[in-house]
Amino acid sequence: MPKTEQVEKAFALAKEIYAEAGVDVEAALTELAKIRLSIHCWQGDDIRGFEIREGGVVAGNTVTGSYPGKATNIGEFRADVEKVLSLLPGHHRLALHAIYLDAKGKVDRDAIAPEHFQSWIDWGREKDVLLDMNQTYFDHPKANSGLTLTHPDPAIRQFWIEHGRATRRVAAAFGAAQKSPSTCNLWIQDGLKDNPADRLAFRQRLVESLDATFSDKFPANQLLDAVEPKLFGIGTETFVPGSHEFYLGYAQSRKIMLTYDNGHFHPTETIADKLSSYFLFNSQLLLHLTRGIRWDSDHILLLGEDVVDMARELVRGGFLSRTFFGTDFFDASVNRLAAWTIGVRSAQKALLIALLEPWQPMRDAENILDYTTRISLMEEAKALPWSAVWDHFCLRQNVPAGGDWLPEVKKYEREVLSRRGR
Ligand code: RNT
Ligand code: ZN
Repeated sequence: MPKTEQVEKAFALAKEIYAEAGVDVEAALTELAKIRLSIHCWQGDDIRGFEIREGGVVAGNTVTGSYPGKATNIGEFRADVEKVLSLLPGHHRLALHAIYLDAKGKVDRDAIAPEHFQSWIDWGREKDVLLDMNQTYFDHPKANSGLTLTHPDPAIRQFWIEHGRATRRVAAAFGAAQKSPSTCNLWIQDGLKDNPADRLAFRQRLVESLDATFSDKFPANQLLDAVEPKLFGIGTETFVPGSHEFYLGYAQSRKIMLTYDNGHFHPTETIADKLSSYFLFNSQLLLHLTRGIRWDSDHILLLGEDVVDMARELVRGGFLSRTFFGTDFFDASVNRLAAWTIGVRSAQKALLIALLEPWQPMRDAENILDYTTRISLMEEAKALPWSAVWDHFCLRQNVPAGGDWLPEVKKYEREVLSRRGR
């Protein structure tokens, strides 16, 4: 039987099964098609970017692997992103970092401006990709101490404040050009390996630096700021000033977004549990979907209960329209386009599973304290034929179903990546 026919047959049956469970498959697919995921640019080149950089810089993120064929100029990079987009159902966003600028000469971080991102704006318009932004507070001589916005030296802090402001101007320019807000996510690597003597001072400096960074006001239809907390990092095992409590308080009091990166918490802590609390007191949220292995290792996102649980909470709570879904992982040990494709498609699958969940009977059981029925329904729901719906969705969106994207990536590797000679 031809593949398309197989997919359509399975879909027809799946639709029937879901209808019997009280689920409207078409409504779920309409919702899924609306979700633009913000694909993180940095999987494409191991967070290198296009900045002209001098030596002697301490790397701020750990990327392991040396898979050949990495993009080293903006043309190659965009070609790779376009290839990945052709393998993903739906329309998406691209999250850039400040170091992905397209400038003629050396431009320091405090001097970046919308003109250095004009070619990205043009590209986004041409490809129907909405752009998001991130400040880059790492991989720079002024960040070699591991401290930026919390550095005791006011001159260092000021440099990074200016970088934050400059990046926000770029993001606002994205928003104005694309007639849809750009998110601008702020994450700093700041922290200490060992016990601080004055925790409070670090956090006071961070508040001041952030307030200065966010002092320029932009309309909400251009720019949406977000701050990303972290429990710990390599070299910052003991203390991170920008902890969850810090940024939750900051975001809430300044009415900006928080970014939940599911790799940034204690391994037994679940983001799924936090979402309903967050949305009771805050209006919008940015997500960084990743997979941590023992630590914030940024492994390629795979379809797992943790991510599905997050999606379930967002669907059940009606929070989808208030959430920006971003991915955040980097693996240089496999084909980088495959890494991107697997991760983003997994996020979409998690959302689909959640959208297809027969939730009402679970809630009804809970309301009469029949937890036996609730747990049984939840477990059985996992086996519903969502994959038949996924394959159909892919074909409807003119992208490969199932694993058919892999031969395309392999072909691209043979014809394009292997000729890059790296
Ligand atoms: C780091 C944060 C942050 C980065 C990117 C590159 O722990 O997750 O989001 O991954 O800014
Ligand atoms: Zn992140």
